Amino acid sequence: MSIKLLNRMKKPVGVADMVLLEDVSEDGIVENLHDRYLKDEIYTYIGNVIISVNPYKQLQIYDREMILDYVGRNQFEVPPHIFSLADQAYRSMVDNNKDQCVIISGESGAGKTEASKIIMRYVAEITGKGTDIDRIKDQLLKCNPVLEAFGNAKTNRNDNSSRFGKYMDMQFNHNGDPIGGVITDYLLEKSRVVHQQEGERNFHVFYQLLRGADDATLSTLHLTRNAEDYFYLSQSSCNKLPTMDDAEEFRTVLEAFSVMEMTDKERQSIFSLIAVILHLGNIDFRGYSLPNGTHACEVKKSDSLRYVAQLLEADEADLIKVLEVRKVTTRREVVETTLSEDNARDNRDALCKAIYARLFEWMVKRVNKTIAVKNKRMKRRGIATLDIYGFEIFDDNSFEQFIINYCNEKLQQIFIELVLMQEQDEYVREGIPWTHIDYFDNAVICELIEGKGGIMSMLDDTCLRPGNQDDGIFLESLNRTHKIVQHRHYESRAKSGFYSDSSMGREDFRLVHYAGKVTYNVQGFVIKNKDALFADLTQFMYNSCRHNLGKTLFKDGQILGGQTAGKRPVSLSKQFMSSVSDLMSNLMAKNPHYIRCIKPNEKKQARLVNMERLRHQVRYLGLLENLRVRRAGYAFRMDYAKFIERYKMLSRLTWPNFKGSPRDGVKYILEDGCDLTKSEYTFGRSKVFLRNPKTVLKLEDIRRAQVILLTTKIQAIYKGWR
Ligand code: AD9
Ligand code: MG
Repeated sequence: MSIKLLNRMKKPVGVADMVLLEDVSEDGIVENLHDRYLKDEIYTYIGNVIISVNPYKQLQIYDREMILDYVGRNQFEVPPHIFSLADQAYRSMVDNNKDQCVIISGESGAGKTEASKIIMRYVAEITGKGTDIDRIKDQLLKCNPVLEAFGNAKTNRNDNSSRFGKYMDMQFNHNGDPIGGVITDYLLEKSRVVHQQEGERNFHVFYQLLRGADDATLSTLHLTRNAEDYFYLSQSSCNKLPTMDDAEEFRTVLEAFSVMEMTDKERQSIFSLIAVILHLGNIDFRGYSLPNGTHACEVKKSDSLRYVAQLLEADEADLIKVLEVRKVTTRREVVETTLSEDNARDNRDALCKAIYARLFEWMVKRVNKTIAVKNKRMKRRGIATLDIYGFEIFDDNSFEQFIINYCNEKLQQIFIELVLMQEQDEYVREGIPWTHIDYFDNAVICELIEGKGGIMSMLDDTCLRPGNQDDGIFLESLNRTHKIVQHRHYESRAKSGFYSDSSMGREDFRLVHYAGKVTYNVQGFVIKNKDALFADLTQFMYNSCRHNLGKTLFKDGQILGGQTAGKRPVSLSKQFMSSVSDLMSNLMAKNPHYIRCIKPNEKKQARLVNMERLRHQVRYLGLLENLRVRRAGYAFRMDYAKFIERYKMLSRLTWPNFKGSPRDGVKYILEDGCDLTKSEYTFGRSKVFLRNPKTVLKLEDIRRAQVILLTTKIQAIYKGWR
């Protein structure tokens, strides 16, 4: 064990595993986390769940020396750390031949993405070496900066906020060495491409390209170095970050592209699409009225227009047409309508969002191609990490927050189910009676959102209505069905989940999520849910452009027999529900591990705790319930062999001579060494269970005293020798 770790262990702060807390209350948890945090102990356990509080500074606890301190060590022997969880997940995969998953949750900026990277680094360090293995590790680690460049952005909550959900499955061979991986992404926040709130940025890659690409590349793309020259980068008074060197990050991305064996052509295609988006954003329109009173517009002639046409390898006339006029092809005829100035801008924005979102999807596939396990028949096991956007409550909450919060609600549900299930299983497996414990079940709110006649299906119904499909109709049907329930069970979160009161606006509805009440504004729900891209835009990208990657991304624009090839798009909520449902079954089939991340303050500052915020997160992460469940019955358990290993010095027996079973050994230690009464412990099939956390503290105290005694004796002997 390293000196650094020994020094840390000499000065324990608070309680490392809150199962041993004397004060089992919200206050007890909050105080313990707070005290530990101020002493740089950012990790704390509740049993095998890790609570991690973002330190907002670099701690010296992640180096190779520290990694080696955790290899093969029991959680109890060393201070809490993600390394310990990663080690357990890895050992459990190798020893029990079972797939593992690490579910990381917490709000924006709480440290989820960092935690997932720490796990990957740990696994990369402790697994084998060799040319092939090293190459795979390099690929697995390097795909992160690429996905972050395209999928992360500076928000007001986090300078490197993931704007997509990521599920990454690292895969291993029978020796436990990495052989590849698969990434699944969830719902990129594509609206950011065309608009950012004050103080936020667009996706990192835009700035990285402008600041990091060489002059020749920029000149081919007709780009300048100045982000302010582009409408899509200049609406939010923020384009540079003190914490991020865009040029340097760009070099990292290029390096990763090399590791991914990306061809020059692929790179050029990617960058030219990024440039197309920037130039498209600079195209503007002039509106006018036609003699019959309808609105129309024309594109203002500019270099941007020329550049877009050139980069997409399209005729300028075709580009102008698709930007100015909406063309709808029906079975019988082609109908053209003019666009107002505002509609034309929306249309341009829709095209940019689609290009970017599809480019992102392509990039994930491209990364997957690089990291895919090459030998398809090889038997493999995996450790998956889920790093998905945290629960969001803003002043204005829209469809995106609704979707994100639904996903968090599902994750909370499986957290409850699995933590309880695991606990229950363990008692059954060990042959010990299980005492039921009450916990807040969020099944009602999940059902309200995804169930039959629930919010998602009402939204879909509204979208499918012929004729009028506006947000008001959606809200009306919501209120009609669910408000009645509300009145019957006023404010009863367990019974309804749908809540309304007079303080709400006319376009609002409110849900009582496990993490708090959230008021959603229905504006935009219908259109966002339809997520339809007008066929003339996809057709333009496929048929009028010769840009290879552009065509690949818009294959649905191909015209077959007079009709666009693309099928009727499935609504976004349906797509999301189905991918969340797949994700849930996937997670349920694996052995789960949990990291619950907490954000200590809103200022992104080290050593600063906002107690109210801390308490709020403790509450909605359900930590108290988690703790109660964990303590129901027996607060502590340990394998017989491990128990003997740790506490054998507590008895007078000389262990190598002990002839009984490990269970007899434990019994002997407890009765002979510690004077415990029978009611304080019980024996399971493979583990000993201790009822009271104080018993463990007592064992630890006796052990510590013994260690000190032993050390003093040894030192005295040494002194005598000298
Ligand atoms: V979001 O939902 O994607 O917006 P995350 O992923 O929860 O969010 P992230 O991991 O990106 O948050 O952490 C935010 C910032 O906190 C990082 O950029 C670091 O500056 C800081 N952080 C988080 N964890 C650690 C850590 N273990 N050590 C040092 C950290 N800094
Ligand atoms: Mg993140």
